[in-house]
Amino acid sequence: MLKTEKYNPREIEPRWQKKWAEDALYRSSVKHDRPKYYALTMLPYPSGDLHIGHWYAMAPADARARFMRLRGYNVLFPMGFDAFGLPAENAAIKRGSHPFQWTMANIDRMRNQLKSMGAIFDWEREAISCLPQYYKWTQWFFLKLFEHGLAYKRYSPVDFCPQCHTTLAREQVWGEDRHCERCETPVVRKELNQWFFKITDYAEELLDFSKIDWPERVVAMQKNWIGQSKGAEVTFKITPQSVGSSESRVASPGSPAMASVGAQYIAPKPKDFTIFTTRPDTLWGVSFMVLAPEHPLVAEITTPERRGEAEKYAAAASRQTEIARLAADREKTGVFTGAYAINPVNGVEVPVYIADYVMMGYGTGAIMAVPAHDERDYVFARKFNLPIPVVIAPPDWDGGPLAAAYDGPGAMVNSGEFDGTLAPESKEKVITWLEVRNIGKAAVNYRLRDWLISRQRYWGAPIPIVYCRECGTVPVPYKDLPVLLPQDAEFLPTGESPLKYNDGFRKTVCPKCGGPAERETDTMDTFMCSSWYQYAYLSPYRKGTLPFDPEEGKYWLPVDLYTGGVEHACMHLIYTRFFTKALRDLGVVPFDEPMLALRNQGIILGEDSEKMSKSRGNVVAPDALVRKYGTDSVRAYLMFGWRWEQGGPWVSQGIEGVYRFLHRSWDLLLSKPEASGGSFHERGLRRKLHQTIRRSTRDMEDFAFNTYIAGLMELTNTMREAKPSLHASAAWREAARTFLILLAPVCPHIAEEIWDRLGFGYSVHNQAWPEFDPVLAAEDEFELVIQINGKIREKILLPVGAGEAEAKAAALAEPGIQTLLRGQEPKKVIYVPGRLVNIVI
Ligand code: ANZ
Ligand code: ZN
Repeated sequence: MLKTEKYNPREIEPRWQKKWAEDALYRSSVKHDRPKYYALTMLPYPSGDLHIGHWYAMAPADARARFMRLRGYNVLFPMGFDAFGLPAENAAIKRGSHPFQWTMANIDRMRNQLKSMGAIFDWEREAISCLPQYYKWTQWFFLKLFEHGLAYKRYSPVDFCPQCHTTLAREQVWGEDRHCERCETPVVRKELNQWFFKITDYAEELLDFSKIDWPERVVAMQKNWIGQSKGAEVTFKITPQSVGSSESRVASPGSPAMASVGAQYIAPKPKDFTIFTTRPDTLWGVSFMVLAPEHPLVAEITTPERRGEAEKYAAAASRQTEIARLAADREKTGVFTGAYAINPVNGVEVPVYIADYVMMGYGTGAIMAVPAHDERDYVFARKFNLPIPVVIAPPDWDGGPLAAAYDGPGAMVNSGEFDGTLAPESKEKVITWLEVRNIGKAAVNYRLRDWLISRQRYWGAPIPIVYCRECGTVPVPYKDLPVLLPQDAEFLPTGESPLKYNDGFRKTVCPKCGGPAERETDTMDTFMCSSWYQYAYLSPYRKGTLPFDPEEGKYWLPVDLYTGGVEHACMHLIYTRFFTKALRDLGVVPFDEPMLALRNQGIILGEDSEKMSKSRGNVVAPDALVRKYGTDSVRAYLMFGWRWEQGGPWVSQGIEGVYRFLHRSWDLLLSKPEASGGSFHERGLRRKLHQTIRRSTRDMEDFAFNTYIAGLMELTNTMREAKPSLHASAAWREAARTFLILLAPVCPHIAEEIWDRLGFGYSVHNQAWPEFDPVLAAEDEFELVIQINGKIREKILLPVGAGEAEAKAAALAEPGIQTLLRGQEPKKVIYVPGRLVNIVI
């Protein structure tokens, strides 16, 4: 047997990587004569080494981008580093180095690791978010949003991690105990004057997903995050006399024994307050009202004898976390204010309580309580012995008291002219009714809060704002950007912004009046850097007046396909949508959405099916795999091992299997046949080839990478059978050529090497994707299943044109079937065209 040399990825891969780089084979530039395709994969945080999760996200994404390239698109597939953020600072503190050094050293290492992947990343477009040329534009975005009223500063309670010494965004706080996402220390509340972006201005538009093809799961997560509630706002009046004469007049069933009447107390003017409800159809069932303990009205309406208790209660509530306060199963507590409110729909007077299950930050901070139809209100009413009037009849309701809150549909009862109307469909009608009477109006509420971007840490982009005693808050002029982060700041975590103590940074002059002024010393949330990086790649570190070259932008934008982890569903992926919508409103981009399609990969677990972690010792190191098997095998296994969007446990034999497949493919295409002759027809080889083209194209389109590779394996099996008969034929050469083009996106190096050795001409990566020919792909035989009494006994091949009589006869004539029938005459023979014959005996 004549064999050429063996497949040796260690020799092949670096050689081709070098050549491709020298030839700038993957350089992406504007080409107006070709359709563009902007494929973006989430950029890594430079944490140290490229791990298998990065590979799993990026290598298949590269194959997908290469597929589009082969299909004739001008593809942009850039790479960069999301380089600001806490880990760099923490690592630098631990090592006594500087975050810049730590970060840049990691980037150098990771860039080399990324290069070993053999991807089509265009390194000319690399963007690193911690470099001044980059964060100059992050600051530009801040100024633009500020200029357009989308950035503002206010005091706000923030979640503060006492361990990391920084404020955290809502998304960075997890669990019942509300712990820091990084160090798991429970957070505490702090009041700080901080910068926010008005993302809530875009809440409604962010709920519109009609212009993007994103996974349902991400859409659902974003919808839930934005949390739209439709309902009504209704205005209630506090009864004037109830405040002044206190509780002596109206005895609510639950009001505790009263103290002395506040004779010296002077009644305030009648007060209005507005509540938000999602169930205006239950308005007739209100039996008490609840204000958040922090509600400003509380101080005004609480009767003197209840004031002490109310204040004590409010103080205790403010120490509680929102999640704890809202928990349905929590013991309900509250304090009666001594005041009463008038239900505007029926004039009924109801007591006003404060209770910690009503949050100041949501809706209006006040609710109408409908205990018969809201669970929390029900529990509260039972505890305080308040009435529970039913206004929506549950099915088979006997007219008696309810054993639990009923929140299902039913006919409205005890609701005046609405009696008999079906709720909750009646909501719209009730709202109109309220609007006509000027009592209330339709209202929409969102759970989404404005985006807090101030961070009291060093390693971030400085906020480009100056405070002047004369001029107040002054934005840094665009021409003075970037506001450089000083190298020499002491960044040990103290809970305060390190830049506060860097006089060289803090002290400045006012850009307006030239007088002495101070810089803002907080830095920006790193989610800002990653909210616009897809634009940075267009013209990295640009010098003009816009963050990217408009010509590049016009051609490449928006991103056609974004790939990455589903863990970014709610922060990054909402923020970047917000940025793009704001940019649109500033006239910088003409579209509404940054990324037209999104696909998420799953997670690779350790061989023990557990999450990979150093402590478990189940970490798979890609560098070692690349050394042992070569990049192509790692890439192919990452695509073959699992459904990409699912992922699963690592299997060592799995990569061995893929490695053997590449060895066999090498031998199949490059070695002389062991034998010649045989009877494999060209037609059969061509059929398999075109079926594979059809299937591969569909699989790539659908991100079904695992079946894509299975298809290639099947094709090589057929080629192996065909080789002795056909190795010198045109059909064989077509098969070899096509197989290599199909292999190229997955295993770019071996495909290029074999392509070269077969003399097809450099480069396989510049070929056109093969066209599938339906005539060639058509089967001329089909598989007929033969059953006896419904049980599968045999499968045979019949010509595609075979009819019923032919199929039945062929089935009965099968030797295996004859044996089983042992001469019995079948009672019935049923034929399902093109599929099966069932013989009933
Ligand atoms: C009366 C009512 C009757 C309600 C009923 C519900 C059912 P979502 O869907 O979350 O928007 N609510 C309003 N503001 C609140 C606040 N600041 N803190 C706590 N709860 C608040 O829920 C809106 C409902 O939650 C509102 O509708 C209100 O209770 C309560 F059968 O009003 B409902
Ligand atoms: Zn000034």
